Parts: sequence; C-alpha cells; structure tokens
Amino acid sequence: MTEMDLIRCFIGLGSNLEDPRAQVDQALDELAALPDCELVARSSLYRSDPVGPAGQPDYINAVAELHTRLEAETLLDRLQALEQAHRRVRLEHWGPRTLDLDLLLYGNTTIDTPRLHVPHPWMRERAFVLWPLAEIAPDLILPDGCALKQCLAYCPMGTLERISL
Ligand code: A4P
Ligand code: MG
Repeated sequence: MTEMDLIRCFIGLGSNLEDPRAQVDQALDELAALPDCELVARSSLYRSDPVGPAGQPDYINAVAELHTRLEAETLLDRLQALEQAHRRVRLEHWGPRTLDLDLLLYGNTTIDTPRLHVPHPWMRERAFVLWPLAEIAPDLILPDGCALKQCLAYCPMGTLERISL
C-alpha cells in the first residue's frame, strides 16, 4: 500500500456488555488485522454513563485511526462483520451491545446513503466520541471546516473518564 492510496478514517468503538474492556481491546486488534487497512493510532479506553435508555450498564469507548484503501461501504461491511463476530444482537436502538463500531470519518468525505452517514450524525454531541478522538487527532478539522477543538468547547466531558491506554 502506498501512502497515496490511503484514506484517513476514524472508527468509534463502544461496548457495555460481556466484559466491555476486553471487547474493545479485542476489536482494536481485529481492526489492526483488517486487510487493506492500517491501524495508525488508538485512544485510551474511556468509561461513561449510557446515553439513551437508562438502566443499562456503563459503556467503554475508544476511537481508532485507520488508514484504508477500502471503499466506505466495504469498510462498513468489514465493521459489521466484526460486530457480528462479537455476537452483537440488535435488540433496541441505542440499547446495550457487546460491540458497536461506527465509521466516524472517512477522509474529508461527506456520505449520505441509506446505509451510511458520514460524518457520523451524532458524533458532535457525544463526549465519548469527541474526547478520545481529540486524544489521537487534536488538530483535526471536520469535513465542514469546523475544528475538533471548537466542537470540544461545546461538548463537556460530563461523566466521561479516561481509564487506561
Ligand atoms: N449507519 C449509517 N451510518 C453509519 C456510520 N457512519 N457508521 C447505519 C456505522 N453505521 C452507520 O446501526 C444501524 C445502521 O446504521 C447500520 O446498519 C448502518 O447501515 P446500529 O449500530 O445497528 O444502530 P444503533 O447503534 O442502535 O444506532 P446508532 O444511531 O448507530 O447508535 P450509536 O450512535 O451507535 O449509539 N452511550 C455511551 N456512553 N457510549 C456509547 O458508545 N452508544 C450508543 C449507540 C448509545 N449510547 C451510548 C453509546
Ligand atoms: Mg452504531
């Protein structure tokens, strides 16, 4: 792979079931092993209260920087296959899950198809996405020209805490 072919992507990882730390750590190794992809950076692990339905366990989140030459929809296929391999069952929107992999950013591209919305529609509102992202890409500019640092100013950490690398 030459550098020229590579698209700079960011993947959001989340889990709140069945040993979430191990789920996220394992998923990071699996991202690193994806063909035509290179794992360039990974954030620490972060814990936070669930956003969405109450009464579910705390989440563990992380963000990974992945350089890829896969098309965006092909990358989504790979991410969904990893989710399936972690025996993810989709029971409830925003409900508990063993592994959630979101394609946050795909280079500087905006994508709006029935299967894929990039940048991920909720990322700007979510501390558990923005703060781990800022840890590995502090100077990032989003596709609409907004600086990540500016987004952080509007998205306090709240219950989010960094727990380990
Ligand atoms: N899809 C569209 N765009 C994307 C994208 N950029 N990345 C489509 C990934 N998938 C994308 O996803 C449903 C469909 O979205 C997919 O089939 C894909 O074609 P899903 O993951 O099954 O649905 P979901 O996760 O129930 O809904 P959604 O809106 O993706 O929720 P999120 O954003 O994943 O949030 N609280 C804390 N503290 N930490 C968390 O990680 N996560 C969630 C789920 C709720 N609360 C949380 C956390
Ligand atoms: Mg999701």
